[in-house]
Amino acid sequence: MVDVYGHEGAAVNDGDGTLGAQHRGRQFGPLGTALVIIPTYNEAENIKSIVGRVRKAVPTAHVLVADDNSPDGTGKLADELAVEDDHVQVLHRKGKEGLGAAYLAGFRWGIEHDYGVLIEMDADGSHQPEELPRLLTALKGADLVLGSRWVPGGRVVNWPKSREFISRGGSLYSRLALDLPLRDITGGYRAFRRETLEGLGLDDVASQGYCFQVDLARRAVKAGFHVVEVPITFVERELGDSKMSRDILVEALWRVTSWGARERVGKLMSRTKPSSAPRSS
Ligand SMILES: Nc1nc2c(ncn2[C@@H]2O[C@H](COP(=O)(O)OP(=O)(O)OP(=O)(O)O)[C@@H](O)[C@H]2O)c(=O)[nH]1
Ligand SMILES: [Mg+2]
Repeated sequence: MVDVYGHEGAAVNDGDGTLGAQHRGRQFGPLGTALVIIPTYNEAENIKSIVGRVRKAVPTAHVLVADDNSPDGTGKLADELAVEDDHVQVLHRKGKEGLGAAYLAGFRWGIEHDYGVLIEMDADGSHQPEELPRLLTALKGADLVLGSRWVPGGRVVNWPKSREFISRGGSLYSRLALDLPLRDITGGYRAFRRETLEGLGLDDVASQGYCFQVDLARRAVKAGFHVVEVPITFVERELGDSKMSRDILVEALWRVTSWGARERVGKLMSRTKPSSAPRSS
């Protein structure tokens, strides 16, 4: 495990959050109940399996499926799961509005319903529910935990080299453009304390797709939250279709570039501004 301050070898923190608790002398409160938010668009082939795996991996966790009126009936299948299991809820949304909007709606729902931990997880099995206990353990000593493919111990399974190149390149570009000490900035397997989400100013988040993930990580680091990366094994989807598109990549590229440019200009301006402090004669 590597934290954003470059403390490599933080992998010792796999039990009780000790390292994080010592971080700058901060004390972290208890976690409270976890809500796993699973955004879905046409995931009929995956939804039952992923919800079942989450419930088995962390029986105390609740699940919220945030479905954008999937034409393939994913929402109806999720409703069937909710009838059978009081730890499963479904948020039915009007139509396809993108991953970011679905997560924002899920976060709001979770905060309103008093969950202590909000988790992002894809429906397609890429984020393995069996790794969730490790993310939650690390969260005991952190404000935000990122499941990371690009820290030691992290890996991807069944990805073509082209996808790996795009993903590694996207994280590297974001890291350099935004000056973020993180390795996997576009990943979407994450655990937030509710107080962290409340401190990110979610009301003005407009980004989608990968960019949404970069935006949240950037806000968390800038706000001074303690962000930790935990290695994960990311498994490429076997069933259903990818919703990744060229538009999502283009959006990420221009938004990250413009955030980076704005930050640099801001820093430059504050350096060149004449000091308002009275001069001693
Ligand atoms: N509610 C909602 N969910 C979405 C939307 N777009 C994608 N998702 C879900 O977001 C998760 C990630 O989407 P994926 O298509 O797997 O994207 P990806 O992981 O970048 O692409 P692959 O590696 O090809 O799977 C999945 O659970 C999707 O069903 C959307 O517009 N609305
Ligand atoms: Mg996927």
